[in-house]
Amino acid sequence: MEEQKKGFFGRLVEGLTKTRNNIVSGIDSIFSGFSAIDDDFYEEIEETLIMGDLGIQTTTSIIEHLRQTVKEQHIKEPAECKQILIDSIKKQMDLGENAYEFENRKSVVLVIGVNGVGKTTSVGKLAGQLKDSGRKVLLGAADTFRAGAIEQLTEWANRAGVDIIAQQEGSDPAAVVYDAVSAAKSRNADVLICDTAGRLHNKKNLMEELKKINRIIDKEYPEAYRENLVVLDGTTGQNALSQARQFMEVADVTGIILTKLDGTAKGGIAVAIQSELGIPVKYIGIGEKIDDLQKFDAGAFVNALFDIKEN
Ligand SMILES: Nc1nc2c(ncn2[C@@H]2O[C@H](COP(=O)(O)OP(=O)(O)OP(=O)(O)O)[C@@H](O)[C@H]2O)c(=O)[nH]1
Ligand SMILES: [Mg+2]
Repeated sequence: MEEQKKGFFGRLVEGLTKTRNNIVSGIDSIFSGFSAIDDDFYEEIEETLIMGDLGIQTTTSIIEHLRQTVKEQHIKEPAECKQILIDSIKKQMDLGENAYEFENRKSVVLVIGVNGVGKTTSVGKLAGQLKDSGRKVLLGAADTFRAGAIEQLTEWANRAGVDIIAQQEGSDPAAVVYDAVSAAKSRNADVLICDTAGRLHNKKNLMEELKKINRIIDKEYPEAYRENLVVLDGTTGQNALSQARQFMEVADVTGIILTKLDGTAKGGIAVAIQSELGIPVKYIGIGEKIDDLQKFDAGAFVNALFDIKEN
């Protein structure tokens, strides 16, 4: 009950405590510690943003924007830069709406990512949310490689109250997806969410497997709305960016699920992902429980980072 009352924003603020302490206390001390806007001031902000894992490219463009605005508006007080900085970060993340179209269509959501990032957990959480909003959800257990993966997804299916299509461990993942697609059609499911392996015998295998799965869905269910979500572990910082790039080579990635933001001071990576890859972060994971998946609202995220109250 307490949990519910706190609402989306409260829980987001709570989940981002570590990142906020890292970035914002840093930024605030810069604003109070400097009496003039000079090169040192910009350098300190730059350093804080990079420490918060916004990435060099994103940070550079934020600082450039800040310098320009300061010049144009003849700003003299460091404190006045805070709002400009916040607006500029929000702008970096603004990639438009339309992100959740798949929720209202007959769709197939393919969830991919390296091992341990939180794919299966995110599939379970997403299934629970869609089910609660009245959608008929089906899960496909296409991680047939890791021991226990099918059982783990089955538990999530039970928790979320949705059906699952699975074969036994070691079977062909593409065949599982084929079955799952047939079942989605014959049972008239709204959303089919497929979990996949994070690791096969080698990386090339994994990427080839994903391509094959993609082809099967395209061929067997061309009318389905496609959503390919890459799951990235927020605690891995800049590494997450290179992982995403690898998956972008084999799939038409339509969004990111950024997990474990509850356990990291590196939540700034959400900004870097969106601005550097041009792919929207659609969901964030802020815990291990079924309700710990949030739709990602860039504006609310930046406000939560800077602890600005929303009403
Ligand atoms: N704190 C926290 N833990 C998470 C989050 N998402 C997932 N986890 C945990 O991360 C661990 C790995 O999650 P999985 O869902 O099994 O990850 P996976 O990508 O499916 O892993 P493989 O199937 O082995 O590739 C589990 O212990 C999860 O409970 C999150 O948002 N926050
Ligand atoms: Mg898994």
